This record gives sequence, structure tokens and C-alpha cells, in this order.
Amino acid sequence: MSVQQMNQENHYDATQIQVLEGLEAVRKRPGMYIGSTSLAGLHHLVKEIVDNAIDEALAGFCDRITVDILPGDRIRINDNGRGIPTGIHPKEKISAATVAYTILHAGGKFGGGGYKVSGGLHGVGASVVNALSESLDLTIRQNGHIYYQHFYSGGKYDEPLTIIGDLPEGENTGTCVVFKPDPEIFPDTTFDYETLLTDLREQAFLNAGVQIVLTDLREAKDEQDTEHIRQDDMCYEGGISSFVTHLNKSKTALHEPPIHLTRRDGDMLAEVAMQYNDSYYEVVKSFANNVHTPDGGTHEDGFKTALTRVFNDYGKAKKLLKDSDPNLTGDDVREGLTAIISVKLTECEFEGQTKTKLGNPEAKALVSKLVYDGLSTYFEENPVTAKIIFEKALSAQRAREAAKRARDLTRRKSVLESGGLPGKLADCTSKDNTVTEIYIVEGDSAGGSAKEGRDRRFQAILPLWGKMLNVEKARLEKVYGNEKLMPVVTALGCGLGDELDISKLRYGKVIIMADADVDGSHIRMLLLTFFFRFMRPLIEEGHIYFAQPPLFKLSRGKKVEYAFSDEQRDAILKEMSEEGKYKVDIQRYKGLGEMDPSQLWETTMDPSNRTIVRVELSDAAQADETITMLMGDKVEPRKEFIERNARHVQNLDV
Ligand code: 0RA
Repeated sequence: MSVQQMNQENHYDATQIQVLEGLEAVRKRPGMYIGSTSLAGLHHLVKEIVDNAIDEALAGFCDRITVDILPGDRIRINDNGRGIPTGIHPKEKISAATVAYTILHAGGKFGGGGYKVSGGLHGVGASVVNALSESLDLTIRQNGHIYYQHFYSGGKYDEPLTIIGDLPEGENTGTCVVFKPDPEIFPDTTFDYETLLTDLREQAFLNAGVQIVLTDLREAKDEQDTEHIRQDDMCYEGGISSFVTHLNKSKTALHEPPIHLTRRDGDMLAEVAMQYNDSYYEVVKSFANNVHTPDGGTHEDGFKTALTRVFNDYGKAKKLLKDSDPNLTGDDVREGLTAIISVKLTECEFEGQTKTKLGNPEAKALVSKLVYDGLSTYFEENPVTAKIIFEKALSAQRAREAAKRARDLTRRKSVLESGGLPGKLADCTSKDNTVTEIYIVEGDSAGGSAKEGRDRRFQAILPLWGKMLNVEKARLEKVYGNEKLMPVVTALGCGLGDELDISKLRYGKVIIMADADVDGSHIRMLLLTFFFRFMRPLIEEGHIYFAQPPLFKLSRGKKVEYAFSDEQRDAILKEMSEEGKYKVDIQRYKGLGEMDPSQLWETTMDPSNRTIVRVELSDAAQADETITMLMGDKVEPRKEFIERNARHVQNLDV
């Protein structure tokens, strides 16, 4: 029996026209609904559908969500909830499930009155995904039946939601969606397993006890072909405490387990998990209604203020801080801290240009009460841990004061010595940082070629020399004394740490140029770590680049071409060999130093010919994790990472 049969016919037509207009608006301006049609937008589609299933889990009816990447880059999302309502929608006169998948809602959940907790695009998501899909198949298991509806070309349908069979005895109710993103909308429709895994793992942490299983079936012959199936089965009873443990896995924790605090106030819920480690950096990640808020907001403010207050009050009360001592600052008490803040509110107000900052004032009050009371009690009840953590903050305070002295000293010295710029810098003539660039070059011989080959009007060269400092294991004060890093800081002119002033940056592009081998990639990582830890806005605002020097020079007679990969070398070789009589000569560049100045200019520095790669930072916590792993002192996670990313590493290093 068709659900539609219960419907008046002309109503159906009217609804469909309305539907197509709504969904057409999404197809015309997808960016308004999913941010962009780049890979980020593509992966966002999965989030939208998963969010709906998570809402069902939050309502207490669903505890397992599976996400499968199917051949052809289709996505299948299945949950064991109640199933989207299949009854006739009183206003639209078609099935409520069809409404959810075809009518663009202004917000709220299926006409409101549903869930207490909802964030982001919730509820609007299903129709947006449908609008941007080439095809979408919806199956609902409910009332002892299996309901099915097929959509195509961005949400069109020929048949209404229809019962196609009976639900076998003992089988779960639930919702299953299979969609294929429309290649007319998305230039690249290839899903990245790691991206989905990171997003889904985050949801599994934020929703304790909900099982989320991601499976990649693209390479599989069938669903039993385990050899070609990648799968991650995630369920964290510890919730955000497990998240903190996960983020700290490459670090050495100062206490076990993480501190976990929870507080409820009416419909509001605030939760914090935190753990200190022996590094010098903080990772604080906040969420509102399971939506990441990278720009923080009221919940994060409440956390930070209360944390600083707890430390200073505790220090004074226990005579760990004398009355005459300066207070600990926020930076002091957050050194080596990994924390997750999660609030659930009836309605979130998001602020800022990208709507990624929480605005609700009540969240600040709730989180700060939670942290002040909860952590004060924790300190009272766990004096040994309290002492270790407090000592850490005191040592951060001492280091901050030492760094200030070192900074004042270097400042005085550089003013006295050389008018400020490092001796080895070959500066450019232009002072306009919308056109200027600086090449940071490892090795004196490559530095020499770069100086000769450059266009001195806008290209500056700074050769690096001396012993590199692994900043992952050092605080700011060490940077001030480092002979390799200080010239970089002085040349860039914008200071570092919390004194960084990006408006003083002397060059618009900061290009790291190192050999295409293991040593070169080490230098790239070290410099990048340095920028990430001490000059992060340079990365965030897109000023840091990697130069891409060629790996091979191929020549035949007078004709010369360069190759940047093995594949390209083979292609050029084939082409050249077909051309005729001379033998093709292949030279492999072992280092930048082997190129003469004109070759270096032509292949790596000439803006009209070169390729440079901009370093992008999509998620600071993710980057922190990777960097700690690669540069920190725990070996096991690093080995694991390198094995998992062996192919990427090869690309970088060969
Ligand atoms: C019952 C009522 C409502 C929704 C659902 C079940 C439900 C929706 C989804 C989406 C994916 N999986 C699902 N499982 C169940 C409607 C609640 C409302 O109108 O607010």
C-alpha cells in the first residue's frame, strides 16, 4: 500500500512544485547551506545525516550508527532509532519522512516541538543533502514495515514513500539513507576516509556510549572481503574523558585519569574533561550541542576565567603563592593542558563571521560555576595531583618571566648591533608586503644560488645555519637564544609568542625552501613546528609556503625539462624519447645546491613558473596532535603514524 494513496492528488502536485523551488535554491547557492562545494562541503553532507541519527541517540532511542563508503563514492548511513516518522504530515499532506527530505526548513526539527537539544543545521540537513545528491534512497524500518522512497537529480521523486515489505521478526527499527553526491555540484566527489574518521570519532567522544562504525567498502569485492575493507568501530563509555586521553596519547600525562566535571541547570548541561601533560602547550577544544566552536565563545571564556581563579585562590589558601607574589596568568595555568568543553543548550546563538563562536551568556555562568566548584573540590580531595599541577603552573610563570628577560636582552642587543636585520639576510628592495617574499633556505650553497638567481626587487633570501632547536621540547626563552631561529624572527619583523603583531610582518609570503630528501623534510617540519608554536597566525592567515624544487632534470640536445615526481619523469622521458635521435639525459637532483642560480630561478622561484604549496591549518587540535607525535619524545605513536601514512611520507621524502 502506498502512503500517498491516502493523499489528495492535487495537493501532491502543488507540494512538489514548492519542493523543487526550495531545493533548487540549495542547488543554486550550495555555499549558503554547506559552506562550500570543496572537499569540506562534500564531507559535510555526511555530518548532516549523521547529526540526525545522533539527535535520535540523544533522545534515547538509538545507540548504533553505521557509516559505509560504498563503491562509486556513495555513502550509506544506517541507525537503529525509531525510524523517521512515516505518517502523513498534517500540513503538507505527504509523508513526514518525505517532508524531511524535500522541504527546506527554516530550522528546528521537522516543524519544531521535537528535540530539546539541537545545533548547527540540524533538521534542515536531510533536505539539503538530498538537494545536492544525484540520487538518494531512503529506507525506514518502522511499525513492522519497511518503507522506501527513491529520489534523483537533487530531490525529485516519481513515487511517494511506499511500503515495500514487512520488517522481519526481531529486526531493528531505524533509518537507512544511501546518497550519491551530485558531480554537477561537487568538483571532486571522492570521500577521504581519514576526514570522515576524524569527524565521526569526535561525535563518538561527544556522545558517550553511542557506537559509530565507519567502513570503507570501495576496494572490497563483497562485504565479506575483509582484506580490502577498512573499518573503525568506535564507542567511548568515557565520553569526553576518552577524547582527552586520545588527544594526550603522544604526551606524558601528569595525572590519571582526566578530571571529568559535569553540571546541569534546567535544560542546560555543561561538561568538562581535562588532563595536564608535561608539554608547554595547551589544547582546549570546545563544543556547543556537539558542534565544534573553534573560535570559542562564552563557554570557553567561563572555563578560562574560572580555571585561573581556582589556581590563584588555591595557591593563596595553601600558601603556595605568597601575598606579594604576582598572580598566575591564564597562560600559566593552561600550560600543558588538554581540555574538552562541551555544553548542550536548548538553543545556541552562534556569533562571528563564520558562526563558530558561542554567544549564549548563560553558558559562561554555568561553565564557570562548574569549573570553579568542581576543580576546587577536586584539588581539596586530590592534594597530591593538585600539587603536581600547581607546580607546573608555577614553573610556567617562572619561564614566562625568564623569557621576558631574554627578550628584553635580545632587543637591546639587536638595536645596538645592526639596526635590527640579520647579517645573512639578502633583503629585497620593495617594502610592500603585498608583493614581497622571503625564501628561508637551508644550506649556504643553496642560499648562494638563491641569492644570485632571485629577483631582488621583491624576493629576499635568508640562509639558515647553525644548530636547529627542536622547539617541541623548548619554551619561548630558549628560542631567544637560538642562533638559527632568531634571524628568522628578526627578518620577519613581527615578533613572536603573545607579542606577535602580524601587521609588522615584512614579507607577504614566507617560503621554506629545503631539499626534497629526508633532511629537507626534517627542516620543513622543524620550521613548521616553530611557526605553529610561536607564530601561529602566520599559518592561520596563509603566509607560510613550501617551495617545490624539481627532482629531475631531463635534457635531450638543447631541450631541457624538469620533473617534480617519478611519474612526471617517466612521462617526459617517454615524450622526449619519441622525438628522435639524441639520447635523453636524466639528472637526479640530490639537493638544491646542485642547481645553478638560473635553474633555481626557473624551476623553483620564478612566480610565473614555480609551484609553491601553501600550508593550511584546518584544525589546530589535529595539527597539535600530529606535530606532538612527529616531534615529541614518545616513539610508539610516531611509528604508528608513519606506518599509517607511509605512502605520504614517501612522497615527501623521496
Ligand atoms: C521520531 C520522531 C522524530 C524523528 C525521528 C523519530 C527520527 C529521525 C531520524 C533521522 C535519522 N534517523 C532518525 N530516527 C528517528 C521527529 C521528532 C521531531 O519532529 O522533532
